[in-house]
Amino acid sequence: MSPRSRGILIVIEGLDRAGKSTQHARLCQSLERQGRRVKRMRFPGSHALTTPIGKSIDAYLKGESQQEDHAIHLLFSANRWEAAGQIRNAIKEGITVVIDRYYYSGIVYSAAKDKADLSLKWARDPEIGLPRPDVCLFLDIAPEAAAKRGGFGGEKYETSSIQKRVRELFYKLMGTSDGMDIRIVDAGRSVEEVEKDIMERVKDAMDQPKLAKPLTAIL
Ligand code: 2DT
Ligand code: MG
Repeated sequence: MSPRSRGILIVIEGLDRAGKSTQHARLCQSLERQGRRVKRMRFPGSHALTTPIGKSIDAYLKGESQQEDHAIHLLFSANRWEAAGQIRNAIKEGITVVIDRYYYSGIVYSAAKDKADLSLKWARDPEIGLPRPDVCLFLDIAPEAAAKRGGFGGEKYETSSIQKRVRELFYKLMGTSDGMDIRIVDAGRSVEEVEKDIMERVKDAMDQPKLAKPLTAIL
């Protein structure tokens, strides 16, 4: 890798219990073993707890506070905007940024709330202008299979009905222009099989001509 080349923006997405955190850790380690500098991030961020917005999101997810559906949506988005500069700077310096959840979760989890009357389009608008991923790996798993993996925790969206709706909306989103950046990975297999698949897709992404150009923005 030439010292001048930029980093790659990689996102891992999926339902709860799809194995995102495990695969995130493994992918970061593999990239580091290849000699790349890697920045690990997640949304809602671990950095998030250090900001007032992040603290509000955390309290909301734990059920400790109530928020109007549109308002919490905008806070999740604001939490990404808080970190947008960090992402762009790292990429410019040649650091590969790997993020566990990004604006795709932002859109579909909010739109999955049936009482909120909140469309995918409305949910997407505040994301326009954020750094656009070079590739997003969508770890796909049936909600029933996900539920078998030790059951869901007590977090806000961890119920079978919401997970089912979230998956439907991920598929709907993949049918739009956002889908161009998304690669579906069957996450119902062993950790090693999924990891191998992810590495192959990341390698393909590294060959894209757009990596010779600066990072773009979500349009
Ligand atoms: P974890 O399961 O990764 O801890 O996420 N969420 C996430 C949203 O509703 N909007 C967002 O913008 C993001 C990034 C998905 C916690 C939950 O937060 C949801 C699950
Ligand atoms: Mg979760």
